[in-house]
Amino acid sequence: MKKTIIALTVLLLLGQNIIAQKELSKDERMAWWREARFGMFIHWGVYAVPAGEWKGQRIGGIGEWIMNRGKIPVSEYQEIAKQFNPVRYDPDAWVRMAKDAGMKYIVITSKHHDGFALFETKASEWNVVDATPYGKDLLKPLAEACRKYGIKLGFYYSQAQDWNNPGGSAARRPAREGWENPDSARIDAYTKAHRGHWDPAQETKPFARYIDDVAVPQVRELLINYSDLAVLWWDTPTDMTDDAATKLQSLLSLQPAIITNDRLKRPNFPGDHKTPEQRIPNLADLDGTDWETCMTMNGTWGYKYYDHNYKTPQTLIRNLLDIASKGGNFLLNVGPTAEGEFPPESVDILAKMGQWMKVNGEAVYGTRASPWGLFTWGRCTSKMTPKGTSLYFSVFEWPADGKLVIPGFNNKLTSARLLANGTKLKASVSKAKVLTVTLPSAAPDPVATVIKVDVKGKVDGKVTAK
Ligand code: JFZ
Repeated sequence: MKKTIIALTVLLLLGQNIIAQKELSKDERMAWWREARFGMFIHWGVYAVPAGEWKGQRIGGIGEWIMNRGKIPVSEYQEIAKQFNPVRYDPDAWVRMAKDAGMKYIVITSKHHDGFALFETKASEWNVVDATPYGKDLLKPLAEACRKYGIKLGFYYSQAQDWNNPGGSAARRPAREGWENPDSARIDAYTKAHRGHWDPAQETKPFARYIDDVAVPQVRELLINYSDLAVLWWDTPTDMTDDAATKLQSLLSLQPAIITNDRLKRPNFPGDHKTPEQRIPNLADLDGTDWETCMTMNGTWGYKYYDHNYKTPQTLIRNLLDIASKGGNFLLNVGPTAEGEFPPESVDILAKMGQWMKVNGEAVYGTRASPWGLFTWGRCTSKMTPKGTSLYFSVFEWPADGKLVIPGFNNKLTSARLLANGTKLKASVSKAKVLTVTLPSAAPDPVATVIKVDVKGKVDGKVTAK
């Protein structure tokens, strides 16, 4: 009796919640996301234990693919979980580092292609609670920390590829992509004949059963057990079917405000935004659809102990400005260690990006794309204001003559200032509609100095590369 009352109460609350949210339009659902512009991607899982090396052999490619690229048998890979014990995991510190970097949302891998779930689940024993000495759900405390710091939380979920739960699909990778395996020819013949799988244990069930027994129940658990989930980030629709995609998509009604990407199943399940990977689109590639570039700080998503090929904070700050100037979002990745810590290089990059964003975040949050497209010396973002429009010119290459020149300037100039400290700058618009701003002799910030120019009215500059 008591159980029925609880079940009825949960259903009632869910019912009220669904009724309350159902009316949201796409623009209403996307508003916070478009305002946010900058988020943290987190690739974490048992693959952080081998960290790019298997039996003394370095395995090529991105770390979270080590099982596939190393053609590691299921039984051997699952032994890794017995060494996964992230005692230094401090979700509060993770969220604070994201927030202090200027990020507004976090998307973490609740389950990647290796099928290992970072959350408590009844649908498979291949999860952090049942298969590791750590024995606790890793996502619950992260959700609490996000709520505490006002950071939106999203889950990445590998809906199709699953290399440990029988029936999951497996994208085929030639053995040599992992290492010069002397047995490559036999393995490649096997994976060719077995839709990418390399271990019979992976194919003891059909894909449709994996979807019904694991993917659908787990996505339902995530949508029910984590209220206010902001994003569901599907990935690699290998062997996805319309039937499977329809079943997964229908679960989203449990959280009508949720935002999803374009990787559930192409082309007929486009979701809410595109996901260019490791690249920033050119203006010509853009068709007005929301988009989010996801990018690694080094050469891997999942942690590899020997990958120190990190991009510089300057490169990543300028990437963020390039992306915002084209109207997109930036999802920048961190791959924590098996102990539960961010690599020191990532901590440093986040801190340096945060220092810049603390001073110049106004040039990113809630901005629209540049009315003028790109500039050789930098990027531009814009924002409508009650009085007109604010334009943020982020200067990467300081003009030798100390003059910032913007042709095709059709609006009445109100003011030009250094965003960092509000210092007024001399500026004028010629009859030829060319704005010239006189700059200090040296760049106040060599990474990117933002010149804020306020004008009357809307700016309808012509989108041309300059
Ligand atoms: C996928 C994953 O396989 C990878 O492990 C990581 O999670 C990344 C974010 O996404 O990798 C892809 C997916 C799609 C493309 C390339 C790599 N693609 O469409 O070019």
